[in-house]
Amino acid sequence: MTDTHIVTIDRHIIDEERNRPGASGAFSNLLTDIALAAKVISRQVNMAGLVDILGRVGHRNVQGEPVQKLDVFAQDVIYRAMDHTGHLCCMVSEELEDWVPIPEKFPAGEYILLFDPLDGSSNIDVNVSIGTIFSLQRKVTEHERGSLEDCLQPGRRQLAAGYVVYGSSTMLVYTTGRGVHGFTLDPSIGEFILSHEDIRIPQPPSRYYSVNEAYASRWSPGMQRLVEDLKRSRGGEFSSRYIGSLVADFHRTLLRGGIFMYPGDQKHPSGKLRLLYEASPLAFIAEEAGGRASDGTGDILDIQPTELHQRTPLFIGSTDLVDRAEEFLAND
Ligand code: AHM
Ligand code: MG
Repeated sequence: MTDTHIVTIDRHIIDEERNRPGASGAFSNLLTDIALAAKVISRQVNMAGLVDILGRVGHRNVQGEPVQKLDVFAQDVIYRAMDHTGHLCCMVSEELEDWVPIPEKFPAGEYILLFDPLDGSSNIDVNVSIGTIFSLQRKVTEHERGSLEDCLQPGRRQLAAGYVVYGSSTMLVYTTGRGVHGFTLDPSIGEFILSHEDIRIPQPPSRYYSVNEAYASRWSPGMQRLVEDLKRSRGGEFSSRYIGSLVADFHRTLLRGGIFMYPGDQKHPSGKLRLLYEASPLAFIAEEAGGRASDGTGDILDIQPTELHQRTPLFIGSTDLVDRAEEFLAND
């Protein structure tokens, strides 16, 4: 007999709440609802390869229902899992132009959910891992159903953040500021089971750097020197990995160490990734796991957002490498 315990995500969330003085239960319910939405999205992502058989986007499936694009489907599932719970006042999503207050027909709560329902969705067709990213903030204004100000809070104030990677297995990784924990979905019983307790980003020697090098000619001199330096480091000990799917690239960085970079360049000075629902939640997770995240000049978590869909350069991973990136970029 092994003495390893089987811990579901629901059990883990409840145990976490028990250790939190003054907790109301709302927060646990929110995380549980996100996990539920993740299971529904996971099921659909796994069916993506059957799209030709089951029906194409814009057509009707065998049940006669219209077939949605997967990112629209994911947006819809998360919204419908969360809108009526009474715990949120508003939501922000990559898929929606504006922030959305919870409809009047439902009670409003104290929290704001910010999310990217299906990041990297251009990778679906080729069976490459994609992901969902989420962040929870607490309302800071008197507005019952939130306001822009409630949505534009620095990442340092996040109460929880997490992601789901739909890969060779589906994993949900989250933090509430008490360590980073990973759960693997057992599809046969429909449960996320604790598989990676208290994840720590490996510190030196980390072997991987991850960046889209095809853009090198558009990089700043500091950025070009940084990558040249990584290539020469420790006698060529580094290896490069780039999936082009943020959640998957981050997940590897979290478990194996190294650095993921999406810098600004001549064409896109702030890079491509969004601060509120991509960089910030992952930065919170990285710091909780003993790593760092920077925009090249300072901590991602200290940036005061000014726009919902604001972009930011991102350097995230093992602390020594993020520090090194900042040193090179400081000379630009
Ligand atoms: P998306 O929000 O349109 O899906 O784009 C985000 C994705 C990230 O997952 C990934 O890190 C990045 O785009 C890759 O971009 P690029 O192809 O420029 O390297
Ligand atoms: Mg995205």
